[in-house]
Amino acid sequence: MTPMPDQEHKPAAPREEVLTKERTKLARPPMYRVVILNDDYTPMEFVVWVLTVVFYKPQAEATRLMLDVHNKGRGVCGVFTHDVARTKALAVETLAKKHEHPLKAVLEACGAD
Ligand code: TYC
Repeated sequence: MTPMPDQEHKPAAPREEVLTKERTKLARPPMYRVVILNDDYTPMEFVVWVLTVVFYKPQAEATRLMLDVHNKGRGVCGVFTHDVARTKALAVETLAKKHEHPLKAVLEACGAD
């Protein structure tokens, strides 16, 4: 019998390996404020109603926000992802148009003041 080559009796040299740590990074989506604007014609009760049905604000908070907008000119109804913010602003203006009020809602990117 042929003797085994000497090499084969030596312990195998450790293999080199590169271990890559995998990390899933989840970026936060860009967020948008829905801002309602004051005007001279939309009735206060209508604004309060819109804030309760579109933004699910409790009556007292909706009234406070409406008065703040009335006094300061604008107010933030909430902060949402782009799709949600756009849908809510559109809901505000669709309801306003349906009732023939000029109430406006605009989107404002968070982080860009
Ligand atoms: N200024 C309006 C009024 O006196 C009320 C109002 C409040 C209108 C807030 C719009 O976003 C608004 N009837």
